Amino acid sequence: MLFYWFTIILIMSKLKTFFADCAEIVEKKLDALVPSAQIEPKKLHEAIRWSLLVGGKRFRPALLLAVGKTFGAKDEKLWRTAAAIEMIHTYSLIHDDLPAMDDDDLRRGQTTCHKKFGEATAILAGDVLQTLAFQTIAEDENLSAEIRVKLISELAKAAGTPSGMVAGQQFDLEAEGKSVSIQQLEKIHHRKTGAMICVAARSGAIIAEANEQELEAVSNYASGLGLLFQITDDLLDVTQPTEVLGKTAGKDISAEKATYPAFYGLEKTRRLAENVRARSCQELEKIDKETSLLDEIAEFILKRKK
Ligand code: GRG
Repeated sequence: MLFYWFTIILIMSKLKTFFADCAEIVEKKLDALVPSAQIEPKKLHEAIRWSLLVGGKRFRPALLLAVGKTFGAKDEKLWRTAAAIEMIHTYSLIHDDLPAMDDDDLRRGQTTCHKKFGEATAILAGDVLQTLAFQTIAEDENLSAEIRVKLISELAKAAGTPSGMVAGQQFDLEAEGKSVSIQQLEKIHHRKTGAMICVAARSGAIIAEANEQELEAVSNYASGLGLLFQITDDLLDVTQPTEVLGKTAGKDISAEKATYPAFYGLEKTRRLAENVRARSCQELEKIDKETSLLDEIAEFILKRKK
């Protein structure tokens, strides 16, 4: 038993270092890719840098990197796409916090973009990040033209099509205050949260030129991971304070959102999360590579505290 816990602690601290290293490098790349706050219109660029460069777990870039490394891709081929995915993710957070959507004052431990810079500038900051993401991939000289086009197409699909993040947000808005089934809830999360997590993992595999079966196994693993991420997000919303989360805790209840704890209660939701983790990791057995890093990431999401 003691040995088990010792191994778990060792794995978690190794993984924490992996996430911290990824965050540091991706933040440097993002800093270099977005316009300086000295360039006009300064307010717009300040707003972008405010939301993009401070805080954030950088989970999606780390996942892309982990999958890419698993399939043998060199780091320099992975960084730009990892940064681009973080740009799309940050644009979605800026827009999600707007009064017309979740109307939040706190994000990544600081005042939200619209509260600090005004609504119009926040909308525009999100718009810039969205287009800059696609430019970032289109201009990646470490990748062939064919792979760049494939990545752009995948990212556009994950963000903007009926099966992507924006559609998920619309379904979520329409479900507020209504009673929804667990199937409807999954449909929302699969799009809103899952699509961007899935495209991060798939992009790593695409850059590494994984074959079709490998890509399918990565997609299934990442779909499960997306669901796990959402279930733990719901759990954290009711179990952790605002100071730890860096965003307003208890928001799901006050916004009358359907969540897993509201459906199942805390204990059953924790068991569900463990089952989703296990199912997700089973997919890794179909991959003839050393996949322990991906296993550990799923465990990390299951146990995360923010
Ligand atoms: C407005 C276009 C548009 C889309 C909104 C991302 C999103 C879609 C909404 C955010 C609301 C939310 C709480 C979603 C559930 C899970 C999620 C995506 C959490 C935020 O991601 P983290 O925890 O955030 O990775 P950090 O700040 O660490 O990057």
